[in-house]
Amino acid sequence: MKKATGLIIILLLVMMASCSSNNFDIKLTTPKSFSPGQSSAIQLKILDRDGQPVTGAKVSTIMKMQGMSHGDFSMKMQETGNGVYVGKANFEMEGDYTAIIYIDHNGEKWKGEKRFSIVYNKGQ
Ligand SMILES: [Cu+2]
Repeated sequence: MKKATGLIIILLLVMMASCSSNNFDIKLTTPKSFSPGQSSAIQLKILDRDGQPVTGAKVSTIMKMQGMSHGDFSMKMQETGNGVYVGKANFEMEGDYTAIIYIDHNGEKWKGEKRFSIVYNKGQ
C-alpha cells in the first residue's frame, strides 16, 4: 500500500515536470555579428503547445556569457504581434551566450534557455 502511494506520487511529479517544460515552443533569432556601441535586434517567436502564437505575454530575457562572470544583461521584450517579441541587446564582447527567457502568459510562468554565439562585425 505504501509502495503504491509512493509510486503514484513519483508518476505525478514526472508528469508535472514534463508538462511545464512543454508549454511553449520558442525560436530565438539573433544577428551573427554586432558592432560595438550599437544595439542588436533580438527576436523571439513564441508558440503554444498547439502551435498557435502566444500573444499578450510578459517576456524578458537575461543574456549570460557562458563560462564567464561578466557580460550579463537583461532585456524586456516588446510584443510586435503574431507571437513575436523583440528586444535590443547591447553586446560588449563576442563569444558564446545563453539567453534565459522568462515568459508570463496569463499567470502561467515559464523559464527556458537558448544558446547562441555572436562575433564582432569587422566589416565596418
Ligand atoms: Cu566574456
